[in-house]
Amino acid sequence: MSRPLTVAAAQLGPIAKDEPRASAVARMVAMMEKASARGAALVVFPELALTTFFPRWFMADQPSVDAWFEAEMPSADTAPLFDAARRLGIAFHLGYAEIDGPHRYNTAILVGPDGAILSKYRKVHLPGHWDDEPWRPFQHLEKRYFERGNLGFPVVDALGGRIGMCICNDRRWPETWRLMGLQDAELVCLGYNTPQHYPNAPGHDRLQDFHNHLSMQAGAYQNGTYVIGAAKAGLEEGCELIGGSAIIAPTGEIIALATTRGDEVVVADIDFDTCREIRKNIFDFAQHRQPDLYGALVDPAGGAIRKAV
Ligand code: CDT
Repeated sequence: MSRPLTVAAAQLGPIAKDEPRASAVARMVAMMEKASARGAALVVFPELALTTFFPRWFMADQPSVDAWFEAEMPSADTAPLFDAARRLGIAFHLGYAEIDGPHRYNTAILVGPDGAILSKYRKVHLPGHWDDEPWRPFQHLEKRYFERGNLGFPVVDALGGRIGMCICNDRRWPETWRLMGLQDAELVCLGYNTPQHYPNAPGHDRLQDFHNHLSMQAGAYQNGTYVIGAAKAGLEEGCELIGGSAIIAPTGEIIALATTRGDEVVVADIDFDTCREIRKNIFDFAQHRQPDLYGALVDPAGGAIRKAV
């Protein structure tokens, strides 16, 4: 049996602080057209894809912060993405800042080829800091501007497979992947904004691309799932963001890779049934996992085992 699908990662180059949403959306629609012409049935866009990565600035007043958020989806600005989905018969994954009453989330949605929202995810692992830290060359204020996501790690039946989502920093945490693996995820879509420079540990700057692929390839292999990772890349408002958007097979192999730090579409043919090769043989969870010994993973006290040794 086979369950083939052609998929795309749509990497975005920099979005300027004063670039209107309509301009970013027009760039994305052009990439949907390109992906569709290359046979793709799904296109994955980055985290916070509609604007520049605004958490790099400290803003004291709430109206200035809220200007970066979407109160409705679709809106007048984002409707062309949904129209393109219907016109081209192509699904898409989109990251954006979501405001829901008093709550603000770093969110991603999966939209079907009919323009219907099939699934929503709100980022759980929010990196960075709460307060202005002027010593940094740029801020990373996700902890200040977003609440922790409250939707878990949903995996849904869509496009012939089981599809989950996570966002940027989530990809570095094995728990993210395993929670979706336990739901038989066959494809995980994710977007990221990852600066080349990490002010807390600048010695790691040279490793940013390696750690990006390491995390996604390990997540893919250890859970027998495809991964599509889409970057916002390039020099954005003085901050260099890594690229490396990739489509990864359940074997952990990269099967398509972006080679620029600009707007770039990469496409690959996948087959959801390939996931079984890994999940039936190497990582047969039912047969080999030992969850009764994994309690410390969900012990809120954390570190308890280390202390006892
Ligand atoms: N957007 C995002 O989550 N970026 C982080 C940057 C490093 S933490 C300051 C990441 O994990 O890639």
